[in-house]
Amino acid sequence: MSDIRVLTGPQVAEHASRESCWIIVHGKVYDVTDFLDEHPGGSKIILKYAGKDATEAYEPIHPPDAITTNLPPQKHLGVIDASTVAKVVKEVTEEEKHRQALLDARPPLDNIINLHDFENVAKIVLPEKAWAYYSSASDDEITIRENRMAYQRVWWRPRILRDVSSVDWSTTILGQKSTLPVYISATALGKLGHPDGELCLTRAAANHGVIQMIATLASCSFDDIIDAAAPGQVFFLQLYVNRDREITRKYVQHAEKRGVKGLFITVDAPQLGRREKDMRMKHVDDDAGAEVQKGQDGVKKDQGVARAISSFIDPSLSWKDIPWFKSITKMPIILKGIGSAEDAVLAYEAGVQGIVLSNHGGRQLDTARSGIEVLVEVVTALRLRGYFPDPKFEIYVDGGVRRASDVLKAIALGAKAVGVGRPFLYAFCAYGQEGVEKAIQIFRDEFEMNMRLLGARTIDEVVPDMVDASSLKSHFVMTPQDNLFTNTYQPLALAQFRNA
Ligand code: 173
Repeated sequence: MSDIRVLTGPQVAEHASRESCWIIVHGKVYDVTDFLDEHPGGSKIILKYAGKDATEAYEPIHPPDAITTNLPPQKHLGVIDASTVAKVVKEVTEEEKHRQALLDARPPLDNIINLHDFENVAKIVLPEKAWAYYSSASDDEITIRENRMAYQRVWWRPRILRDVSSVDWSTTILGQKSTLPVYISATALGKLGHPDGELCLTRAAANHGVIQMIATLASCSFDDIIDAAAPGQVFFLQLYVNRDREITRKYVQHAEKRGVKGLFITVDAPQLGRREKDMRMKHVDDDAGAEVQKGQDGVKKDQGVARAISSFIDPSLSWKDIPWFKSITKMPIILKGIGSAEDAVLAYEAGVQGIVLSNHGGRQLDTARSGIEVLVEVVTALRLRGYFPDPKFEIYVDGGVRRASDVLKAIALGAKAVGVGRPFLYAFCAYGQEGVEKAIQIFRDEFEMNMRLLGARTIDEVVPDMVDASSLKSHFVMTPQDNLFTNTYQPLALAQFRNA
């Protein structure tokens, strides 16, 4: 089009105040003056980039189209003539240099032998803010610990002498083939930890026949992820329901058109939990824009990155909305974040195709029980009503899964598959796509060994009689300590970070 306005760096730089604030994002110029007070992350962070290129700060925490959908077209001022923008020589902080050195010296991928190792490396190589956001859980972080501990209260009752020369752990999830009874669960803001963000998951999943659930708040846009897919690659979509249902309707229908095979509606986050590690990071830089801003931003600055960008989520979402979702899509609908038998029964009766027993990785209601514990009461309640087993209603569990044996315990107790979030996230933060591929390989090795030792040749042979879950409900550990993990897990020694 001939009428596109081309602006220069100095022209944009003239609008560097609260009264007139222009910014450059992805080569385009926007007038955000009227939007300053509406910005969910507060105005201060925008004012820091007033009159300048904000792309680098914008990118990891916004979907690429956030600015274009939130600003009316008349505020899209034109494109920037890149040659006229003074190149900002980015100051590399000492912290960043140190982090880069650690990243370069991280242990070779061959040294990684289990999923805990990824977490250990990620903790060291991630920027502080990313680690705080990803690792944090709500309040006292009791639920996130319990998610691990609960698996340790389920014991095996293995069977022997069953000719386990060949074992097969592949399955189907919502009728879609999966090489593992595990799907990659949604985690947000992948670019905080790796420049390619969630695409690392997409590429690895493509190579190994694993299903990826795309997060509403992924750093990569939905279309960038789908465009990177291999032919026939299967995706699910995690959905945060917008207060503006039109936005949600369009998003869901677009996803369906692009071939997404399941809609996982998050139902455990009408408000985001207080993740204190994340909150303490004060994502909005304290010194930035301090003079223009004094007193104007008090409420928002210490809420942490997730809370800052979650205000669009509709807390009024209710059971009454389910028929509407069914009316706008033919995708199977799954409710993600069920924590009681009562709600599992309601979900079944509402006619959805599945539920995820989840406490959101311990990030929402603290002291909510683990998915694996909830699974036992859910299966009992559904069975009592003749709702279980039902091939048209699948139950998934997530939270705390670090081993194939955890997955197999959930399957024995009635789950169809298990969601794994943070471990894959940490794998790509530390090692990119290859890290995710390694994590999948680790699962494969563990499935092979565990299924042989259990006497199960296929997933169908992993049955309730193989587990003793009688201790699951006994929350006898008074202090929230994961003893097995803390005392017997041997972390990668720091010395293995060469020259660090
Ligand atoms: O757990 C989360 O951090 C999460 O679900 C979320 C919600 C809103 C914005 C970013 C992340």
